Amino acid sequence: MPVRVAIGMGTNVGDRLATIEAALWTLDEADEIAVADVSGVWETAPWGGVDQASYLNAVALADTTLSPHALLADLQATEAAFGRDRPREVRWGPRTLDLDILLYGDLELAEDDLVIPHPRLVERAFVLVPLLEVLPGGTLPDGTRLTAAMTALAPVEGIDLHVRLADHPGRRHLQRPDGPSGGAAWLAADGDGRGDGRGDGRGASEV
Ligand code: A4P
Ligand code: MG
Repeated sequence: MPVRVAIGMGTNVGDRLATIEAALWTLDEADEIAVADVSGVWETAPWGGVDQASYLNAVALADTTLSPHALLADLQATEAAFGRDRPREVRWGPRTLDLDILLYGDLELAEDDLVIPHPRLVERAFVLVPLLEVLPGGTLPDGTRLTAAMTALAPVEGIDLHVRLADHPGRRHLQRPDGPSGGAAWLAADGDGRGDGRGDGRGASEV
């Protein structure tokens, strides 16, 4: 069964919007990952104390049959494909593309190379604002409501809606086949995690 995951996306080097758009399509190309929904793309002031350009941030919801570590490997391969060069980076410094696993169903995991939910999720408005867009009633696995986490961060500054993507892979999965009965047949056949993205597969982090 696919698991509903939330993936944080960030970029502050190069053509940032083109990178976000292309990265979404690249993630979705994997057979094991289906992008189901995407937040708006937000212009955000840099967090973390490094003097650098502002970021574009977004959050994608996806359904995946990959294990958490296999998903992390896929995300890191995608980062590398977009020119990310980890050994040369400053921590919390500029990057062409950062892809973080924010949520993986209801899983809680704390290993050396992978912590889920993402450990700094609740400290970051650039994560919480787009995450709330795609999971408005969402909770963390420990029961914390995302809205409560957002309230704890208030007042929030330095984050502005940049654009809403008109065309993204989550929308492609929403398109119905042509023909009078195509839509109904397609909805009924929604067993592969590529349906409307709002059904039971939305994940246990949704209440
Ligand atoms: N890792 C552990 N848990 C996870 C997880 N849930 N998802 C490990 C992804 N990776 C996870 O990653 C370092 C290692 O974290 C990975 O190899 C993986 O094994 P990294 O991407 O180099 O991240 P980091 O520098 O350690 O820190 P972190 O907290 O992930 O920070 P970011 O988000 O990468 O920091 N300001 C704004 N406005 N917007 C941003 O997007 N991003 C950064 C970069 C700084 N400031 C920003 C933004
Ligand atoms: Mg990261």
